[in-house]
Amino acid sequence: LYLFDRPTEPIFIGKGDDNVSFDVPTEYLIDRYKPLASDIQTRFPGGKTVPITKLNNIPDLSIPLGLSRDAPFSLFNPSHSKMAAKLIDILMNTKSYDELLSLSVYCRDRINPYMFTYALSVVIIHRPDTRNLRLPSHSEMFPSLYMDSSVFSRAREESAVVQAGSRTPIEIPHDYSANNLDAEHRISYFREDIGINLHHWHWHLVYPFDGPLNIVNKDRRGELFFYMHQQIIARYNMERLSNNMNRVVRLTNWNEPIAEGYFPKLDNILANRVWPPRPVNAVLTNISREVEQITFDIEDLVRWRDRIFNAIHSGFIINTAGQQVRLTENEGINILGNLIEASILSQNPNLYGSLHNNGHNAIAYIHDPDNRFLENYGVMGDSATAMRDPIFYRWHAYIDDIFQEFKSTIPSYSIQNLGFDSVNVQSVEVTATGLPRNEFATFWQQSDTDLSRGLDFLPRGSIFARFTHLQHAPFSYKIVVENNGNQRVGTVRIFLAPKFDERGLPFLFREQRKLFVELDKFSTSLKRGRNEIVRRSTDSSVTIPHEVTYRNQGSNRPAANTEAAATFNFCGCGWPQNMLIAKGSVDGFQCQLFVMVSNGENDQVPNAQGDAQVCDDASSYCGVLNSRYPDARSMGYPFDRTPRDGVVTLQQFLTPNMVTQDVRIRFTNRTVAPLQNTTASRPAAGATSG
Ligand code: CUO
Repeated sequence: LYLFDRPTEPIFIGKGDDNVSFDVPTEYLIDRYKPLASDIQTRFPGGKTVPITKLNNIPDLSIPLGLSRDAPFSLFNPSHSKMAAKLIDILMNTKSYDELLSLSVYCRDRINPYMFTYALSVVIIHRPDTRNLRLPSHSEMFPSLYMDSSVFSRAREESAVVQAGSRTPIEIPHDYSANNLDAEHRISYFREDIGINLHHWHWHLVYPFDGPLNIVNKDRRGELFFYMHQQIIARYNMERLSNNMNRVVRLTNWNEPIAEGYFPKLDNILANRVWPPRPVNAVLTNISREVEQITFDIEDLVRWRDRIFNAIHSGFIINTAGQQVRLTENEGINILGNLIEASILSQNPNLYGSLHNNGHNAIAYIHDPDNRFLENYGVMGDSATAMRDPIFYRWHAYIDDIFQEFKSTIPSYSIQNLGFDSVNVQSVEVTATGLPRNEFATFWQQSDTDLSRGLDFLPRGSIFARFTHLQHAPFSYKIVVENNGNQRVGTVRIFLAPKFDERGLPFLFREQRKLFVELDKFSTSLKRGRNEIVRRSTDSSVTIPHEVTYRNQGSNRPAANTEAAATFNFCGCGWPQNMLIAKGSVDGFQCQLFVMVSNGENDQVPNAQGDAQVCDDASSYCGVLNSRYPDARSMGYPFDRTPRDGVVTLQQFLTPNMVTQDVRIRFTNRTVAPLQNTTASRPAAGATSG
């Protein structure tokens, strides 16, 4: 894991605060450092040394070496993702842990650091012999992708001048990327939330669209691509409505100027550039970037879109062999997810292209479509940064609408599909200490994140950035269920949606169903008679714990406390706990909480428990690593389809095993100090300090 520390520093310099260095075979050093070979140990003394076995044969790395070390690396770029896929393949194929370590050390100073980190992360979470390692937080490895660039010069000054242990956290202003003259700025706290962006990076890390087939071809990945992004849009819309903004408008007209601009204020440390902004009213044009080998026309997007709609309305796609593949009720969404994204599982990339990925590219290169200004892609070109930009949501609302179009062609759920014999859900109630019943409380909170892992060529020792994010008071659900049958297993599904639309009118089910955000899903045993189920918000199947998102995640460093260590999530994919509930409003934003208990027997998935139980903390949006998706129902059930005939309101949709409760989200404009321990600085070690 030390391989992730200070990604651009040469490997033989001690890594980590405990100054671990690698005993790199001389042959592994890059030419420029070979002359230093004899004196490396004395130049960088102290700390531990990790022995590295020298491999007799280094596999052919020419493909991943095709990208220079200081070039920007984008997974949305097909040639880059091919290079990364090759590197993943090579590292996956090493025969032992020792061989993997040795080859990784060889690669580290040669391969583009961003590609290397990505590929090694994929490998670590997928190899049986490394699966249990906790990946360091991506925001610690590459802090410049996640926060205001002004923090770094201040961090440099602080770490050069002040001894580790006495350093003051560098505060990131709450409003740094724009002000309220930009209407979209009201919701920047959501778009620029570190935890949300980390989740998105991790999701795409766990579900790459290219790479070795056994890594890409995960259970229901196309469907999860649909569902996870659908939920992002639902959450974003809830957030917008609670800020008195209209729901996001789909990016349907690709010739019209794009009203939303975005100026990210991020550094790109690898390319030594700032991230390019997009001014208001930029217009999409054909992309012809020979360097990156990305060439396509807006007309291509139009053709792919039309063919996809054609397939949806015909009920089948045409695969590369020219055969019809039916878009069935259960499989259709998975096929379309892979085809629209497009992943390498797309059944006909020639015909259906790569609509979603090239939409990202068209927007990411809008400022320099033919590379005449030698500019890099904008934030839409990287899954770690894409969610910062308002256009991400317009694009994904558009993509989601295509999936919804498909969902409207399949049969609605009948009462039988929804019901659970003799099980009645009688009530649900939300309680939190010191709050009125059925009220959520939101406010601002500060948290610290350690930058030292990602700040190359600086004195050792922690240096924290302190930022402000949305938070809510932890709460519990109390659900009362009457079971008039024998003992059985039920799946509890909890969702939340806004109650009123932009005009203040109650939502009709047809629209509201797309706004339900999943809060939790768990299975429970129902005894005969009355059952009282209590569930804590922190146990949500959607989120990962706060300390996983915001604290040091490297296993080579001690966790801040043992409880945090015990609840540590190994993979980092998962919605951040602090963003479980939308901001709401000072008056108390009105929502409807929905609880359904479905028949666990029908929901069960054989072999859903993986061989190693890692990465199962946030299974609703992330699945379970090395295992099948743990719910047999269509993702988003019971809201993923248009309602049966005659259902106009949520009330009419309900069967006896469902209940709704009016709730409010009350926001208070106060800021809470960081949780204890987050600033517990670790002392610097080793002679490279100072
Ligand atoms: Cu996650 Cu478009 O798929 O960013």
